[in-house]
Amino acid sequence: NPQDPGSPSDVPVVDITATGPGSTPIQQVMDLMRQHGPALVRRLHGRDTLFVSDLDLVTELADEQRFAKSIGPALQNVREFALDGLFTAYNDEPNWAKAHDILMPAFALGSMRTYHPVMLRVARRLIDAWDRAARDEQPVDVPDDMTRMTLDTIGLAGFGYDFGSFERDQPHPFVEAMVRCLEWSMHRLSRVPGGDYSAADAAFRADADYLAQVVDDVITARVEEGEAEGESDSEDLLSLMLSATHPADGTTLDTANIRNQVITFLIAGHETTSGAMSFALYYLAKHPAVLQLVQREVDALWGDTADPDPTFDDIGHLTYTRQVLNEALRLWPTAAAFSREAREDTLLGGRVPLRAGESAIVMAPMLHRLPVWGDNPELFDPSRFTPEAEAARSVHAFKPFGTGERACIGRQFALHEATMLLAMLVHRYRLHDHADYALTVKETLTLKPEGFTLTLSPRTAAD
Ligand code: MNH
Repeated sequence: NPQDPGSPSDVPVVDITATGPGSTPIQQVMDLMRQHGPALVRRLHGRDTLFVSDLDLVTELADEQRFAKSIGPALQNVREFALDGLFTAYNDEPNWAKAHDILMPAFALGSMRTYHPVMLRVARRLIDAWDRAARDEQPVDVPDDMTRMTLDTIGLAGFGYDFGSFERDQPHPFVEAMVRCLEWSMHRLSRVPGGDYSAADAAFRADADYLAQVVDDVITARVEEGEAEGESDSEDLLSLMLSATHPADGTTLDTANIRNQVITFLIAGHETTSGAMSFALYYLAKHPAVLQLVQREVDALWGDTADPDPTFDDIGHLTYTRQVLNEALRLWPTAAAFSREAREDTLLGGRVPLRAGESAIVMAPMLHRLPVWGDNPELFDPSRFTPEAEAARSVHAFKPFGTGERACIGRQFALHEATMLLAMLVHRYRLHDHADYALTVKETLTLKPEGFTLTLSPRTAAD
């Protein structure tokens, strides 16, 4: 066992029991790695977790013959409310392959054509809100508004359900319940043995039941609508799940599983994307030269049209804007860690023994700061993602979307949505870092720049 002192492994063991993981466990492991190197065992109340970020180790962990996704303690907690949805299903659970096969086509790049009009509609809600803020000279709360936008987008594009987030001062209650569920999942990892957590668990249960109830309403509304109209004309994830049959056995997904998938998509489909857009805007606000290059790119497409009408194909041409997003995801991959388990007893990287079923957690933020990224990895520099630079670098050096067959199914969805919105925003506004914002990263399993606000003014032809 690599975690036993005196094992053949030379991986340092760091006991954090005295402090616990705190409220920013990802950043704590980042700091530990800065002190102890890119592979370490974190010990908490005698429970050991192996974290790695070395390129050779991550490259091996990506080998599907030797390793597979692991549902580690964090995802086991998320599983308490997402059950056998795609994200938290066990590899050998039949509903994983079934849902994966049914839903994959809906997430291919070409399918984004279908979602494009809805994404644009929601982007315009955000722009309306930001126009009002600009006129009133009020700051906007960037992560809050990005979350409004991504929740409404996945709700409408996936399930024909309108969360109406921009008509609310506070986040939709679904979001608040969901964030508390994610926080419960994270804090449950720092529990002290023998502690009494019954109040937290009861509150979690109530939130999880509420999530399920909202989702059941969404599904019921759709089923009734379909019955009323004979045939539903919507073409979204929900109609696909209600109707598509699995090629292998001709069955559809069962109702309980559809509920779990909807919860999963509402969670996975919006927290991470909103964080990614927030970090991208943070870096743009801090790097005027980069912002100018993005503006040059969007101006080449849309000129000084006051209200451009971005087409699906436009988004594919926004290559520099996409590089900016990638670079933001390099520094702050908003789903920062993923877990891999050994299929058989093995020696990882020739130095870390793992028994079958034992796992290693890949820490993407540190992988993304290795020397392969040059000697100034903390510097925000989108030119790291030119096609030439990408071709010269191992594909395993950049893992914001996980790896292998359990990698993010929503990647194209997220990138299309985020690229379009960023482009529209920099085309329309000058961004003012009015508060001289100092980055603090909030962790709720996912990462966000906490308390990041901007003020805005309209761009004129001259700037
Ligand atoms: Mn997403 C899996 C990151 C956007 C739906 N996602 C993953 C994983 C990472 C990830 C990392 C793999 C986790 C693991 O190995 O345990 N996801 C992201 C990031 C963004 C993102 C950084 C945005 C930026 N994800 C989205 C969107 C959706 C989505 C948008 C849906 C519309 N993600 C998923 C689902 C899975 C997943 C579903 C699980 C896939 C599977 O295991 O089959």
